[in-house]
Amino acid sequence: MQMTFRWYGEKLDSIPLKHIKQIPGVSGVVWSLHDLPAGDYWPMERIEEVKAQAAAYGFNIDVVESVNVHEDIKLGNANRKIYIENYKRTLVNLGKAGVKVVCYNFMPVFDWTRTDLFRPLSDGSTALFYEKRKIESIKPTEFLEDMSKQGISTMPGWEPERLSKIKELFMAYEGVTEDDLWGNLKYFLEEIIPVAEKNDIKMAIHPDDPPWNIFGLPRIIKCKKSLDKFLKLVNSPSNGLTLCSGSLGTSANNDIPEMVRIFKERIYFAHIRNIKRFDNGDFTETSHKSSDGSLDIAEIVKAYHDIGYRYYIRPDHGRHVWDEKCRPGYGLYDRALGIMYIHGAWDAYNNSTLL
Ligand code: CS2
Ligand code: MN
Repeated sequence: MQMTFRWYGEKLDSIPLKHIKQIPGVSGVVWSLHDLPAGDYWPMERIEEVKAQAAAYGFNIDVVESVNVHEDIKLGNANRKIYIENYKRTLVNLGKAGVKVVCYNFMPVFDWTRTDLFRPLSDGSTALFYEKRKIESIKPTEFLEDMSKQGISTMPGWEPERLSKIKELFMAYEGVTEDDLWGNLKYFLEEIIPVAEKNDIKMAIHPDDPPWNIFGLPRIIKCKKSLDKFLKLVNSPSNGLTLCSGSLGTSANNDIPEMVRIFKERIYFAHIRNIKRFDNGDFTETSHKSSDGSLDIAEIVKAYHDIGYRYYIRPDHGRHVWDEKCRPGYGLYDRALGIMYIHGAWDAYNNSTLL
């Protein structure tokens, strides 16, 4: 496996590359051009600029997270042609720059969804939290107001331009079913996967977070059955997965080590984080340590180790610890601790005399 760390870029991330450099065993930064709206074409100069910044610290830029998919593509609108064309041209440029994996998601309107960005845990740290009853009882517009009070505008997938059009977007999705979304995803894949193949890129879809429908919007990438269906839509090695333990794991029916073993050939990016599920349907994010959450992270790492996983891993979200001021979920300290937990487990499995 190759360990990576998500970095929002010089302007948008408070964590400098020189600090990331001091986390043991990290070979690359996971990056994006976060200032460009979904659907825009990524010019070569902008890509080369990030590549040079990363290279100055010896990091590769093999993994992009995300090239976001424009809503017109998810909706299947006539304009999708323009945005798909931009997507293809962007993939060609990324291929030229040596990018190997492109993560993206196909969630309508919202990316990941939580109700609290800084909910205290019993140890005095804070973490992202999801309250089921609140999501079920609040209107999407109220929810957004609440989020912006908590500082959501700085989050990936929550770009202000997109969210300002929220009412229109909800109207556009009225009557759009899960089957429609599957159809639009298939159309998108049939267009872009051949381009990915030619440019030696693995596309890696991120599962829906949480993996169930919210605010009446359909969500389709949420369990073993749907991952299997997804991979068969376009049966190519370039059509693969980002297996996110913390997204899929909020549903107790999803067995992550089992998924790692089943989908081993097509997982190109592993997001590892722990969550704790409560009986009422709420969940909180926790440290990576297995005993802190509902997921056995050591067992998940073992599954990757057993399959001889050679692709990319990153710690997904972390808690906010030691009074760090950071983007929700994306501080330096707890993600660095997560990396060391994963390395520790991996090295122990490498050397069975330690077990
Ligand atoms: C990420 C997602 O922060 C996160 O939870 O894993 O936002 C992820 O970047 C996107 O869904 C990928 O397109
Ligand atoms: Mn993830």
